[in-house]
Amino acid sequence: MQKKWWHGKVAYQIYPKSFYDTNGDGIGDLRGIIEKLDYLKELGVDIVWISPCFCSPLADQGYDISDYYNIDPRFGTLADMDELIAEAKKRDMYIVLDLVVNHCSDEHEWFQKALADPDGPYGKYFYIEECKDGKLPCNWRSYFGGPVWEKIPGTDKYYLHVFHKKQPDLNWENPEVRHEIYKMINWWLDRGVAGFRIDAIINIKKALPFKDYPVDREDGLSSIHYMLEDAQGVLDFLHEMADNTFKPHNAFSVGEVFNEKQEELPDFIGDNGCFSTMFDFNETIFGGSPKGWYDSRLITPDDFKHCCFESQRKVENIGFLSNIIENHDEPRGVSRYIPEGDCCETSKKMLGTISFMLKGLPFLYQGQELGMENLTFTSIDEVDDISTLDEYQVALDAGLSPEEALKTVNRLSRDNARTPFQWNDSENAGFTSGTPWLRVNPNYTKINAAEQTQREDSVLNYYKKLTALRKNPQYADTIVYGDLEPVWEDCHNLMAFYRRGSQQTLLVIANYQKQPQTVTLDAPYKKVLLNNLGQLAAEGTQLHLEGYQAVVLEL
Ligand code: TEU
Ligand code: CA
Repeated sequence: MQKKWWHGKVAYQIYPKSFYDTNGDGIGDLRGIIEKLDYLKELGVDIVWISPCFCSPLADQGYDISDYYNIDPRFGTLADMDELIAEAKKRDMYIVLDLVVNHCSDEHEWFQKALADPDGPYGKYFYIEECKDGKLPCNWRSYFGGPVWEKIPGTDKYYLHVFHKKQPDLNWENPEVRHEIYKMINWWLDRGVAGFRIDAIINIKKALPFKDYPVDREDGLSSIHYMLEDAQGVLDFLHEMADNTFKPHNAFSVGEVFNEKQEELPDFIGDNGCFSTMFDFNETIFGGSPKGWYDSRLITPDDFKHCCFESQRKVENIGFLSNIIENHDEPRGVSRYIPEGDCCETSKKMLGTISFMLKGLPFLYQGQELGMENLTFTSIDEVDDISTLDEYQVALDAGLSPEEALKTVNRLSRDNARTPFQWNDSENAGFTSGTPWLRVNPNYTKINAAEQTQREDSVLNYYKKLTALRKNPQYADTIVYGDLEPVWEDCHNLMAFYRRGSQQTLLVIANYQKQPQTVTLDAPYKKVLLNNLGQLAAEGTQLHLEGYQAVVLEL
């Protein structure tokens, strides 16, 4: 495997709207990120992925861009971004932006020109179709509910949007669109950005001509995933994009990829792949139910274990994964993967140990380092997220009561991860001096960065030990490049794996339950490198692990 500049680094995702507000408008901003760079440096962060902060009406919280070449005034200015890039560089840190090019905002000038003249050149930047025999061109369901077609006022034409109607899909079949996108990417790379996280990119290739797929719900529509199974050739676009942008700049790129086919993985993340790495959204965890969130089941410790190992096996000897337990689209990892009632600092550190010791690039999502948890919304009126609001309606349509529907969407709502960062125990958790755009989790008085910074055994200080271990010259090569080999896989609620390097072998063991477990090693271990609890009880090769105890051993 070719060595790359980002191997061995630690990455961190910032959701700018909820990170740190410096001007009291209740919205996080770029100056807030600049002010917190030293906090991130001390945590051991190298690469910082910032969710979109470009001009946007914020219909999908910035994933609907109306000007790719400018910063939305609510987040700051281009000068702020230039300063952020420069300040990061001074600290040997790298800024990665979010590349949202499956669609733009309906307020982007390209789409405004298309609306004015659907048959003109800008109409071809999008998918604009007419009904046939009074039927929409196809029966696909948007990710946010309802048909993917929206009528253009004053015409009998419709435009395609696989996400929200304020996010018209860009027509990647049009080479002019592709070259506009590559020009924009190079503009940012020339400005000093180190790379991109690539948003929803699997959607850019549609199965054409438009046709219906099997109806899978009462709404008479069909999940977009059937079409994606059918679409061929997305990699042609992705290789063209990488060859014209990322590769000439030696830029970092991490794809938000799902529905990929196993045989395509070398083309995605192999030595000559289009991306440096990718997140893997394992079907068991992220697939949910075709009926909707209300019908999706709880994840068990063994689910988590099998999904991690399945993802690792998928990319073995091909390339690197980027490993997460949460992001801005998912509930908080500790609230999702730790059994109800067992969410405590020990179990939070256990989860972090597993994620950080897997093979691949570890991504922290803002607040994960504190063990931030889901926020229980008491009313649907508190919810901002368009995806959650849609799933709430799906649950009601399926016959759930408003209370049951709210309970089920609470568990999976994207807003769980979008509540303001909890800096300290002052009002609004020190996030803003104004009114926060989304409610602060009331547990901020107990879970906040200030308190954990000065407490040696905090989750925050444990993550600092994790990042330090990954960069320790004695172990870095094994942790970054060592083969991952699951062990005791059939042991219930126990997750363990070797990391076999050329010079040494490490063993990661997590007792993923409240009850103690004992494991038997082939030989006594040499050294305990990490331990999320006080002592490790051992008699020769017998290790006695307390509830949620996780250890990293040198064998
Ligand atoms: O997500 C793509 C995606 O598949 C998820 O949006 C998923 O369908 C959704 O979260 C279900 O709740 C990316 C971004 O991460 C997400 O925030 C955007 O909403 C979406 O693309 C559109 O840009
Ligand atoms: Ca602000």
